[in-house]
Amino acid sequence: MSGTRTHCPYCALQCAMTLSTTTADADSVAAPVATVRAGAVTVAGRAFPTNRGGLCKKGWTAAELLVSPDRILEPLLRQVDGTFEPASWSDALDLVAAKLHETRAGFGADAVGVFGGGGLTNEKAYQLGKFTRVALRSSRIDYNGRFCMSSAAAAGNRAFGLDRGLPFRVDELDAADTILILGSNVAQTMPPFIGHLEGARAAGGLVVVDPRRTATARLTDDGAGMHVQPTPGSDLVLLLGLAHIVIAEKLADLDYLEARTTGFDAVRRSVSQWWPTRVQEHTGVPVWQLRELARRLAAGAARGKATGNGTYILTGRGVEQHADGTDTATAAINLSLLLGLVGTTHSGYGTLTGQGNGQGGREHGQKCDQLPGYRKISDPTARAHVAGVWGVDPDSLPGVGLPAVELLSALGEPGGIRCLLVHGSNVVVSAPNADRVRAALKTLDFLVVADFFFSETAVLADVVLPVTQWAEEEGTMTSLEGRVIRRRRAVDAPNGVRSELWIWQELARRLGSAGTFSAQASEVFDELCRASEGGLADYSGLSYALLDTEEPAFWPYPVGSTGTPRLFLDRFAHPDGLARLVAVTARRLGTPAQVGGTLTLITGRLLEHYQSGTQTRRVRELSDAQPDARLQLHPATAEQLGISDEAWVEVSNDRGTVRCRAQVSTDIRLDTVFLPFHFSGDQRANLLTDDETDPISGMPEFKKTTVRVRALVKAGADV
Ligand SMILES: Nc1nc2c(c(=O)[nH]1)N[C@H]1C(S)=C(S)[C@@H](COP(=O)(O)OP(=O)(O)OC[C@H]3O[C@@H](n4cnc5c(=O)[nH]c(N)nc54)[C@H](O)[C@@H]3O)O[C@H]1N2
Ligand SMILES: Nc1nc2c(c(=O)[nH]1)N[C@H]1C(S)=C(S)[C@@H](COP(=O)(O)OP(=O)(O)OC[C@H]3O[C@@H](n4cnc5c(=O)[nH]c(N)nc54)[C@H](O)[C@@H]3O)O[C@H]1N2
Ligand code: SF4
Ligand SMILES: [Mo]
Repeated sequence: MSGTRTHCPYCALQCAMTLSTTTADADSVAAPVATVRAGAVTVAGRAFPTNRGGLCKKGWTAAELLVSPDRILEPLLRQVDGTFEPASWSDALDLVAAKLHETRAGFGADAVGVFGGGGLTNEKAYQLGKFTRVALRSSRIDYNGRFCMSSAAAAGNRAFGLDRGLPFRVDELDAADTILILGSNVAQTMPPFIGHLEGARAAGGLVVVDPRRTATARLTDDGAGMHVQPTPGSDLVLLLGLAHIVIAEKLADLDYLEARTTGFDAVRRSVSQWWPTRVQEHTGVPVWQLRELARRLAAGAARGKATGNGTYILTGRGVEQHADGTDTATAAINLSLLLGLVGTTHSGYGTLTGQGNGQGGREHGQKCDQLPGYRKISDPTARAHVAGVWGVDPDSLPGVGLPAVELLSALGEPGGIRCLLVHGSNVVVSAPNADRVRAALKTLDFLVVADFFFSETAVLADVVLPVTQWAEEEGTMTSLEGRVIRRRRAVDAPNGVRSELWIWQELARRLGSAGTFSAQASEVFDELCRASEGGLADYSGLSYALLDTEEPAFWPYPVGSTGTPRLFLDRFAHPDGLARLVAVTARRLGTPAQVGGTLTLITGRLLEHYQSGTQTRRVRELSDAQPDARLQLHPATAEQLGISDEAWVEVSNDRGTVRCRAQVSTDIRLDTVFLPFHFSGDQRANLLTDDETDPISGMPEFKKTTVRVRALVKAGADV
């Protein structure tokens, strides 16, 4: 059939779609579509193992943004009076290069910082890391994945020696007996994914752990499973308690533990104090439910050994985006290892990667401590290998930089960052303690933002560089199951817009950089494959030609292999081949909220909007459905505070104040309120969140914040 086979620009499910540039009749598509700059690009779902032809609303409407009237179509330079004026690409890039040069000369290479994104293709993520280390010679690069996957990644590396979100194919979940989902609302964040939960639902084995009764939690109704509703941030205790029951009731798989793991004794000791009544006290989850859940997980795993369809444990941001997120993800892994789930053909553990290229984006060098192929920048062998591919001296590569929250805290500070390049993130909306970030951005000598639209971050820039969107570029993405897939160009970009690969090539040339910077995605991919060779995320056997045959391409994919859909079947990635159980302790036993009228705020997502909303707030159908932020709160809490449905409220703490309408609903606990983080101005949930981070992963505390809520009489509002 005609049309361009590609994948959705948004989340990590990377639903397959076909783009056609149609007139009236879909069958009359003239080849070759790649040369058409069309007003009407039609999106059709395409059969693929993850989405089976389905798309969510965001996917269906994604093409509208290609022709959005808000699109930035030429480089823009901030004038002395604060307004923006268009400029030619050569003038804009000359200015950027001059500022980069001047900053480095005056204040050292680390005075230039770079902030990337998990939405960038593998090629862009790789090239951005290389550009920073080779052309800018700065160590200070990190990216928004720090806000997303970092706790799960740190836990996976620690336990398995390797971090691939799902170490198995998504469709292996289809016939599972039992699936435990901790802190993810997949029914809204990856709607086609719920098709893979049908087997577990039919077996009565879907368990959803969420303080809210979400659309995903409702999938457990009518005998399909169980909704567990703990207090926010108490998942670590919950998981320690489940491990306690598994061990106490002799449900652990001792043969597996003996053959495939180390660390059991320490974990056994560490969970001994978490007997069920104590766990109930700290989590609000009743003892009967704890026991039933532990038994179900174990029974599913045992059945799986016979049938091939066992127990899967999956985590999402709800349990990971905490200042103890790494330990919580570790506790979920410990439980999985106790039950003998990981590295088998019948069961598994995984984390649901979020951003479109959240997986690939964390493998190829955007992280402050990383070189391509998931290598460590502190490892001399890795430096030598990658420097060889880049044609530079290993000693010229900088060392470890700063993780995202620290990087943002270093903006404008003495000895900190004076000049920042942002590619693929809207930190003014999405970073914790967002007003502090906004203020810090304003103290910079020079801010460059590459985007398609005037995001809340782009409006603060000195130079805005308009870049190509997904359907206008070639590249690869690595989806949540570790499958490398092709993003293909379906239409030409508008005249004034350029690809980031071209921008970095031009800037590197102007800076007189060592090494070469190709603007061709396939050439960059070939180089990435070589740079990743021998690393944990080895792509060296891959090429565009191979990916174009639509063969499943799961990494590691070294030269001569056919890829690795299921990881760890024979061994884990630690040198001894064993998985590590790591004893963790609950350090942050929460004081229950509602003390002195305070409530616990949790933040997260709505189906209709994507992340900071830069894109989806510009799609009519999506913004009509969810035009603004609503504070979800329980009717009893609302009544106590004198708040009615739709009324304006003020949510505040020491860091900031959000003003929005109330959505009164029994789907949330009495002590908890919820805000989506997709909105702008004084509806930014991140005005309230704390920038305290997890000591291991650098993940901020997005999911648990103390706030006060009161009814607001808003001037001119219909209260
Ligand atoms: N529609 C939509 N889809 C998306 C995205 C989007 O922005 N919009 N973004 C993509 C990205 S980058 C990501 S990372 C994923 C995220 O996907 P999810 O992890 O599913 O998303 P969230 O809504 O952030 O959080 C999930 C749930 O965690 C719950 N939660 C909050 N605090 C706690 C807690 O302490 N314990 C437990 N157990 N649960 C808690 C919330 O109530 C929420 O329902 O979605 C991806 N898909
Ligand atoms: N309170 C709270 N805050 C959160 C979260 C939460 O659950 N609660 N979740 C966190 C998570 S999981 C994530 S992933 C972050 C995401 O938050 P952000 O990092 O802000 O992510 P996006 O909104 O996707 O930002 C991407 C920006 O880059 C642009 N863009 C998209 N693709 C490209 C590209 O290829 N090149 C360039 N140059 N620009 C591009 C988009 O138009 C948009 O302006 O938010 C985090 N913040
Ligand atoms: S679920 Fe994710 S990948 Fe699929 S259509 Fe929706 S946003 Fe796109
Ligand atoms: Mo994310």
